Amino acid sequence: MKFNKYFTMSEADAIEYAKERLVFFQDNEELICKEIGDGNLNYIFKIYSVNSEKSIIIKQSGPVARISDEFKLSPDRNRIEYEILKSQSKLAPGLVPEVYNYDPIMNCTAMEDLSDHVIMRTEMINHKQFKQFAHDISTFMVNTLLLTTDVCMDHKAKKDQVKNFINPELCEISEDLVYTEPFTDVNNRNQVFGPNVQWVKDNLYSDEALKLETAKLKFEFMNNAQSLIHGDLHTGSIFIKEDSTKIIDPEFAFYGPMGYDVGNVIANLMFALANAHVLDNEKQKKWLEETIVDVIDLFKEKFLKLWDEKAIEYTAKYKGFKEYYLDTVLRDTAAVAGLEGIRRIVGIAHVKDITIIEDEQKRVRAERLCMISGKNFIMRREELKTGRDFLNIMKEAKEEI
Ligand code: SR1
Ligand code: MG
Repeated sequence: MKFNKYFTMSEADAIEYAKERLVFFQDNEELICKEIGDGNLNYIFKIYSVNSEKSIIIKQSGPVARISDEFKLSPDRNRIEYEILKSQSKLAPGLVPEVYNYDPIMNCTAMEDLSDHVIMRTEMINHKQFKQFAHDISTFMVNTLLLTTDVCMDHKAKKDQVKNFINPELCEISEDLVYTEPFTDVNNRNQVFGPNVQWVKDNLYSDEALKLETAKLKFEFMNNAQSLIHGDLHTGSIFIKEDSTKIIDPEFAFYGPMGYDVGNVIANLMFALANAHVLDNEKQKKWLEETIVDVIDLFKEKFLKLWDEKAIEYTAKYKGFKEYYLDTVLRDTAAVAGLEGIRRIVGIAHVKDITIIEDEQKRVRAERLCMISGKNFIMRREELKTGRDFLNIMKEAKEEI
């Protein structure tokens, strides 16, 4: 009876839930639970057995965000996450956790415990390198993004998916926090690092040309139902180990521009690069620079190949169309790399790659590297065609800080 009406679970409740509602542990097993979530929105319970090697994750959505009660959010995001993970495991096998159960009353999903992996952002802060990352993330993005477009899907089936994954509240968060608030000093929830307050006023809030571009981009985000995007593909949404990458947390998913995902990956590699740059770790810098170039170039290569194999739309096969289409994706990628690059410095949701930098001057420089690159990514988005072009934006910014 206890789980027939929604409530936000404690660790003890989660153990009871696992015993009562999941077919996973044996009845006589002794279970331990730890709430391990450090994200902005949900509660993550890790439950493991004292008697066996077995463990499981239960992710529960509450009616408000963890980061602030001000964000009232439909727990339907848990359904979206469950359904997307199911779909992504078919499109990109091995690159997402296995999901076992979804409970629409308790708004929770039971899924594979990935404790042998580590959150990628943590590993970036520890200056760790992962040879397979560019390969895995480019495969994940090309498969999940291109295969859910009108290029590769029956158009009516795609429109059904657009309906099924309408996600207005989570989209509103991105519309506000990514596209609007970082560029205005009116009605924002920004949290700017003290020594950069004046720089932000002079270079972001007062830059009318930049603001105009962000308005255009916001309307593209709201109106381009291109493919089923992850919607929050930062390094905190990636579990990694040497030979495996798992993409988690697709609760922001909806039909939007695919450059949103690719741009998020690039921006979050940039945060790691800014960290390695000001903390002077040459080896880490080199790996990150190569990875940024590879993510873009492998994405392009795999995208064109998969297009040839899977495009079913008649007009998509016209000569020159796939190159035109890919160019628009790279343009959107650059723009979002810029928006994410700025909002994680100026907005309410910061990233640890930057906030853990203790030395004030070093943090100021890392933040400016991201913000200057961010502005150039947005303003010069039509020019960027290769991985090297993307990296050069960051290298140029380095000269200015
Ligand atoms: C209120 S949520 C703040 C941020 O956390 C999520 O991970 C998204 O990136 C969102 O913008
Ligand atoms: Mg998340």
